[in-house]
Amino acid sequence: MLIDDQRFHAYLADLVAGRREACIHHVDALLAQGATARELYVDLFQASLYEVGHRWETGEVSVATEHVATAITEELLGRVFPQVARRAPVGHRAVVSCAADEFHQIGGRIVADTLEGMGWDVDFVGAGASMAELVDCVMRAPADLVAVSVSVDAHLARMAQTVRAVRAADPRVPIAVGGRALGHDGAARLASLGLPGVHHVPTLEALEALLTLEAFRP
Ligand code: B12
Repeated sequence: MLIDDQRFHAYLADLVAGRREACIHHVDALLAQGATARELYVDLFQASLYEVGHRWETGEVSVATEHVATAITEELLGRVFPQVARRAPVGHRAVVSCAADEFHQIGGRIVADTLEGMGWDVDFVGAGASMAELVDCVMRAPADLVAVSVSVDAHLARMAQTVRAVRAADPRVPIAVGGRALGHDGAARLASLGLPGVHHVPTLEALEALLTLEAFRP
């Protein structure tokens, strides 16, 4: 395992201290040693930001520290993406968006980059678009998947509205929702929000598994 405890904590210490160059160095070294994009996304970027979030919640680090760590991570995502082994285009289009009012966009960006790596054509809407703008983007060309990310518990109702707006515009497009707000019983939460038929996809592995299901194939 390339990203062992020691490597992770060395990276985390640099991230929390805002040492951008050192973080770039960790990532370049890991890429040179053969780390996959998935390992970097989940075992380094996701795990370190969850820890930063935990420290922010307990008052150990400031909002400024968390913002700097986020900015460094977004830069690193741009550095990793060109290294992602890309499959030949598969002729499918996905739109990836945050739920309405949701500003957390790193998870969605990782999903978008992962789909691109799988040969999909992806429009990453990210955060800040209105539901009408998202729907416009979905309808611009035939879509085979709409992926929605939701991080904050209080945004679940807005996520449901976002999904309903997409569903009203395109009754057929498969919709996948992920993000930490759904927790581990996401399917039950989606059902309780009145969103039957919407896929809860908690991880990148689950996304790949969903897309390879015979029943799903666009
Ligand atoms: C960075 C950050 C921010 C940044 C986000 C900047 C940006 N450009 O994204 C900013 C400063 C904007 C922010 C704001 C806020 N934040 Co904040 N933030 C975080 C932090 C530290 C990291 C988020 C992140 O990038 N994680 C890393 C990514 C990679 O993980 P991920 O999103 O889970 O995504 C992975 C999977 O879930 C999955 N996935 C995600 N989406 C999808 C979608 C699909 C379709 C699929 C298949 C998979 C998938 O794939 C990803 C890769 O594996 C988290 C801590 C945490 N635990 O996440 C808090 C956290 C999410 N924030 C929190 C809070 C409270 C807020 C604020 C309300 C704070 C405030 N008082 O203003 C605001 C809300 C703003 C808003 N309107 O959304 C809380 C939420 C608590 C809760 N119970 O709801 C957290 C958990 C911090 C904490 N420990 O309390 N935040």
